[in-house]
Amino acid sequence: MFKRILVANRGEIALRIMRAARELGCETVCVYSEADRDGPWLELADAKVCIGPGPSADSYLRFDRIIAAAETMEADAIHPGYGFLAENAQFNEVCNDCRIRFIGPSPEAMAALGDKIACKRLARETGTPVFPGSDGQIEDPEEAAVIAQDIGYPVIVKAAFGGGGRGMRIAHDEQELRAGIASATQEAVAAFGNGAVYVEKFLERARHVEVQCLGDDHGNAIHLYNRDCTSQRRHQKLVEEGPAPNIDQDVRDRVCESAASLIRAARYSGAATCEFLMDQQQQFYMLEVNTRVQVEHPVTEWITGVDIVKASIQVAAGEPLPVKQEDVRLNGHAIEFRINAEDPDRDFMPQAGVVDTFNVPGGFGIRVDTHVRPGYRIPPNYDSMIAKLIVHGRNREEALARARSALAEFRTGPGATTLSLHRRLIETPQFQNVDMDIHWVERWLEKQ
Ligand code: MV4
Repeated sequence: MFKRILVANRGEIALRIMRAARELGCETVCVYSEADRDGPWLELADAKVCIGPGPSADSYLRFDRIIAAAETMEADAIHPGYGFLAENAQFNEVCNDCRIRFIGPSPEAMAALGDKIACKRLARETGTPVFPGSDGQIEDPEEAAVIAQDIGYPVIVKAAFGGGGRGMRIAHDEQELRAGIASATQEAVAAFGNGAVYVEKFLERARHVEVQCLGDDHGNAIHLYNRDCTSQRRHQKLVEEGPAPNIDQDVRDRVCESAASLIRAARYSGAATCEFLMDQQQQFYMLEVNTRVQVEHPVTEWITGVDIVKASIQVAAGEPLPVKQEDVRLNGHAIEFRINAEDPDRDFMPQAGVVDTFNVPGGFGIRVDTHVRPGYRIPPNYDSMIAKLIVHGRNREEALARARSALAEFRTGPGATTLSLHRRLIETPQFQNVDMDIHWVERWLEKQ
């Protein structure tokens, strides 16, 4: 096991990683920015190192300063958490070169799955369903027009190295396709330094279903069942739940097993999530693979009993997976609500500043992952998520009743948060009856 893990992140995930590290007997070092001087999570660290001013580009994204901190503090591993450097294959390689273990997949596996074209090709080879479309990168618009004619409009143009919805264009005819290829390519060059784009069939009314997977360096790869993350706004997830409700057991088994096969074929070590879109007939298609621990990992932890963050550390240290596929059992239902310091009644305006009220709910089946307490000042520099409320029940109905009670008990102020949105969202027939698609929250918010 590692002696000392450097946590290259902040907030609730920094706390989550340190708790898992301590349980494994590892010491922890936190790097932090000047804006996070008073971060309550730093109190749990055995040591802390300031790596620069507030803006991420000057601190949390600086390879050189993070590596220097790891070397000075003699950390033998770095956990990147999510966001920041978690999916950066270059940073991963720099860690390798400096003989510091990056807690995550090898740079090769990360790069192979991070390239959406390469990932889709591997999925096709392993029998994981993907959308029909171009076999690889679009070399000229004529070629794309022929493919689109063949699969039928609408189609979607996507950047191979895109993310967060950027470098994506929907086309309903050949004219839109040509314009979409040009603008998606431009946007991808500017944002990701690589203009490779591909084309596939566009699915209109879809649910977002994803499969949590774990792999190790001994050739083992398992799935930890699935989650539904359909309730989102502008590519920011709001609510996640697991197992994904209203999916036939045979479909669920197929989607989960195909995700595990893909991870196995990539010789993947660590936590990964395979994202799928699912249509109303429960046909599913792989979108992409996230090569990190995700925000919504607690949903899966609760329904499977597997500590995903601890497992990510164990496999990085060369240990085999802590569980075998046949020992993973589904238990009940869990729902996670992202509590963001944003005002849902004012176009989700960020609410930085001092928190005076922060009363978290508790009790049976309630988990709150947060770094916030009364008196904490939310800096304006980072992601607005200040807490996650996760509820568990024996079934979805019980989890929903528990969510209703816990959301009512949760008090924050003076800034607005997404708590009020969640209280309303769980009362909609769409959420209660799982009559959801990836745009339903946006349509619902417009009518409010
Ligand atoms: C799609 C799609 C429909 N059809 N691909 C959005 C970001 C990236 N992860 C992939 N995305 C989509 N790909 C096909 N062939 C619709 C989306 C999409 C979406 C997917 C998941 C969650 C939210 C979304 C919001 C808008 C569009």
